[in-house]
Amino acid sequence: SSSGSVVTLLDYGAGNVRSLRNAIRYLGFEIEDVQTPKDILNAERLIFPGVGAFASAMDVLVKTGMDEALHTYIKNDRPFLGICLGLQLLFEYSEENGPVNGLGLIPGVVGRFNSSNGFRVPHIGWNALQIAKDSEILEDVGDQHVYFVHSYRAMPSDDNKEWVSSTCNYGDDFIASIRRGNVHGVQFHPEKSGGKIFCVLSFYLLFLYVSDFKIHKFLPVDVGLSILRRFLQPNSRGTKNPTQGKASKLAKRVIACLDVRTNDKGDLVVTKGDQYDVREHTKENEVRNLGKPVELAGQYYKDGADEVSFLNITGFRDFPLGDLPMLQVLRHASENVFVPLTVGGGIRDFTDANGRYYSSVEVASEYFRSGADKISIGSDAVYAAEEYLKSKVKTGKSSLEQISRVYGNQAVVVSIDPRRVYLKSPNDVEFKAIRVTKPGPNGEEYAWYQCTVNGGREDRPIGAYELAKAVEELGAGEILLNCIDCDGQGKGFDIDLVKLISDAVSIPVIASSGAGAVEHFYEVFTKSNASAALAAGIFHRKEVPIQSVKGHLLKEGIEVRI
Ligand code: 1PR
Repeated sequence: SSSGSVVTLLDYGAGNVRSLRNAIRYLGFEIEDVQTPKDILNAERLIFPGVGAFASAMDVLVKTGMDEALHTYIKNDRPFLGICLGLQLLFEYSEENGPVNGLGLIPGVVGRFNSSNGFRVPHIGWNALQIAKDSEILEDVGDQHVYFVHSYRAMPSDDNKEWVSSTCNYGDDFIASIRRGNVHGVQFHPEKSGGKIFCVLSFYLLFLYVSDFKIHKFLPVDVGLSILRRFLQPNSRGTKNPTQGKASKLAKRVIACLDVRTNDKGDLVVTKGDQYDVREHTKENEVRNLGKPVELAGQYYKDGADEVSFLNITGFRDFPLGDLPMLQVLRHASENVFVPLTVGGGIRDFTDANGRYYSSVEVASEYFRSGADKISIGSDAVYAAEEYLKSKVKTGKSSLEQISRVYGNQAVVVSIDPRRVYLKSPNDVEFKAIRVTKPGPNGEEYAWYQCTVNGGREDRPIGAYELAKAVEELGAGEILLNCIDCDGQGKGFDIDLVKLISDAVSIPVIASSGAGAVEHFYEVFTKSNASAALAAGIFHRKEVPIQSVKGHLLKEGIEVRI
């Protein structure tokens, strides 16, 4: 039965394809990698997961002659699935660093989202599909959300309507998937669109199982995985998932965060601080241990987390590529977690003890290869922003600029660790100050939010507001906004701060620090323009499960992925 269980993958090595590989293997398929154009022509089923930028992907295809092979393969109506950029490349051309010619198989242009009307770019998160025609592979999706992450998209028109199988609305209606015969393409990421569907095993699957075909798991199959499964096994059947919520627009995301570090015994543990202090207040003063990173990530995925973040909180000290356990954590986590993974801590240039220099892109690449979808930069982004504000020149040399140029800004998060500094008057500092909702200890009515580096250990001469605007210009795709004062306090997010920053930039902002109850998530989503809310302590201590947060938001009429 081997011939039916092999899928050919066109991976030109520009980003995280590990999760797709894991998803394919999870479904019991073997992967053969395309080495030459001939492998494309000989494929039985071909998956093309485009990652990175349009121009560089097209370059590789043209240089290797794979553009022609793809053209022939698709013209001959051979089974094909293009994902994200793998769909975009089928169009005539893209405006990304262009115009740059695509494969020209589908009429239309790939253009940038328009962020002027309040829609943040990149479009990141879980959105709804409007099915336009029988797409076959989307049969099990029903009313559920799927995961998008992109700044460019193609639009439906009279010229391409025979291709369009679904659209999604984000400011405009754009093409979410195409299908013609055996040729499929999706703008979203099936391998990241987790969520449970209880599938009924068809006789076909059973037959394959009996004939010693490897099927990793029988029971719950994820929404996203169901799409892959339908492509890989066109005869397979699933059941429509009975959902509570009906997806209609971009959902607010709930993110579980794991602060990771090595404890005094040398084990990598999930820890959690109070205002960034992660040590127990006992005689031993040990690092708080709240569990094992891979296990907890798996648990949070099952509980419905929309993303999982790992922050290597001593990354500023240790060299991350020397920190193999963290890479191991990612590799293992990405085998079972089919929602996006972010990793942060220590992402910067580095020269190790032997004098070997690693560029920040090399460091990031290692994380992407190990299963990260996004990397998060803390301290190094502060230095880059300070430099940029001083010189007003984009040198292109910072880790932030370099990584976002190679991997796209949707893959680069900047993590901000600000501390509130109260003021009598907003004119007392040269940085943006705001009137605070709750006055300070001496009746101060104003505050500014001072950025820190090295896990809050060092204050810097820049505010969160200035930093956020600068890093947006330098190529950040998203902001993870912590607040040292609120961290671990369980008293709610710093709404003043989240409002300030989410109104200042047009990239998505993740509110973090201080969640203590389900109501706090409702509050931050209704009182600020945060796109996502992140929490740690309440999930680790099992005080508030992720399901309760989602349930509460749903009940209050906030769009979430269920
Ligand atoms: O500077 O690039 O090496 O990155 C270091 C990263 O590690 C940054 O993202 C920084 O925020 C993080 N970090 C450094 N030290 C600490 C610490 O706690 N001592 N953790 C730390 C940041 C904040 C959140 C936390 C939320 C929610 N922790 O990650 O999870 O505050 O917590 P809560 O829900 O329990 O309130 P670089």
